[in-house]
Amino acid sequence: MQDIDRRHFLASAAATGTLLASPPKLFAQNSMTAMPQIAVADLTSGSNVPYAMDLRTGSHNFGTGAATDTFGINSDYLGPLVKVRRGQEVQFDVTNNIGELTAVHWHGLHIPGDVDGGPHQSIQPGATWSLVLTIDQPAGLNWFHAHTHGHTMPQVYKGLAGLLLIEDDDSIAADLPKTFGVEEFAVVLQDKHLRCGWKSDSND
Ligand SMILES: [Cu+2]
Repeated sequence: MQDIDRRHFLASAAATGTLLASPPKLFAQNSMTAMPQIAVADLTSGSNVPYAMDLRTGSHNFGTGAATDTFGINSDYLGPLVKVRRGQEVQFDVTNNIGELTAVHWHGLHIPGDVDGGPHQSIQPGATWSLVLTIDQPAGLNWFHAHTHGHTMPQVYKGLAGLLLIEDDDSIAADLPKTFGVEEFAVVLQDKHLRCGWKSDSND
């Protein structure tokens, strides 16, 4: 398989999320391949049912014409944009179906260490980590990602990452365009260097 160097990283369009049921299609410049779209999980109305996050294996064509092994969260590659509101308690069931040890860290959230999801909170293959996050910070875009001891980089590169958007009274009241996929977009960019034979356990 041909290498893709950094010059082509934007053109090769590793990943992008456009956030609407039928957003305009974005295309990778070199291949005219439609970029993948990530789903929106709007949890702002609240629920007694935990939001299930299925960490799983998948494959994706990054413009090389070949299928590359990936990880995803409720998806072949990457995870959803999870939308929450300040003051909410949000329940998650995070299930590890990637066949290797992992952990999921909530990047940017002001939360206690026992739900932070660092390497001290590994999720064994086949296991489910159930937790409740209390959202108590201003509006902003945060994210979640694998934070596995010794394997964070390969697992995030392969797709274990998603977005967490916090809304609050101010952001909701703000006179700003906010219709996802029409006036507001979230884009995930990943730098890719694709080679034959690369394995997720080569943590370099
Ligand atoms: Cu982080």
